[in-house]
Amino acid sequence: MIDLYTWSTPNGRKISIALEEMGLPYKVIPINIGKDEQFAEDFLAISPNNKIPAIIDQDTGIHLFESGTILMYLAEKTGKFWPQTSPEKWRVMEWLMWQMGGVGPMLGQVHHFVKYNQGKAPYAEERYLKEGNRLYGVLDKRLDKVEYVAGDFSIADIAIFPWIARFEWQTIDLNRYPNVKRWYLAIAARDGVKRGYDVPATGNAIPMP
Ligand SMILES: N[C@@H](CCC(=O)N[C@@H](CS)C(=O)NCC(=O)O)C(=O)O
Repeated sequence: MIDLYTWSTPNGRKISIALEEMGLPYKVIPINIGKDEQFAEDFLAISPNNKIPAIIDQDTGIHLFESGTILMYLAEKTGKFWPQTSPEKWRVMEWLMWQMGGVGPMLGQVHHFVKYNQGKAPYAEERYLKEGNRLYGVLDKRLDKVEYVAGDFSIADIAIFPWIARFEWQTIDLNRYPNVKRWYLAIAARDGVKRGYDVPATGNAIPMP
């Protein structure tokens, strides 16, 4: 049993989607980041950076924060969605790190400036939208060659998907990125992805382009 500390955000959804797709039993502990619950001492003991997601694996006692690390841990535990042979293993890592270092931080800034604080900082809006569109372009070019970012469906796709699911917040027209749209619709159709998207349960359906 995995204890999942999460909230309904892209980084949280990565882990609930992975747990559903991997068929691992888990218990959801909601951490309402709008109410500063991420600063509670007992949460900081497992997530010292005061961010969701975090897990405790009750089978092993290990606790982890940082969604990329958690995805690798769960993939290694189940042997799913992360091939361990080279070069496939490194192709997955490459695109997972691309998400962690680029897609998450940059699209997070788009949400901050464009969705929540429109008009306050025009230069920041322009800068992060430009970078966001550049990242969509990189993904579209990659998905012109392969079905999923690292070949087969993997933890790299699981990490990227919930960020693309916020395309409306990002004012991105998915029709401008036809390969991303094809990939997005294929992943959105997976049962585990549908279940994992609405965690903690609020009735949130996956946005459709
Ligand atoms: N690099 C971290 C980022 C996690 C993150 O930014 N979590 C956000 C929600 S998506 C959060 O908990 N924010 C609360 C805060 O910053 O206080 C990861 O991938 O796990």
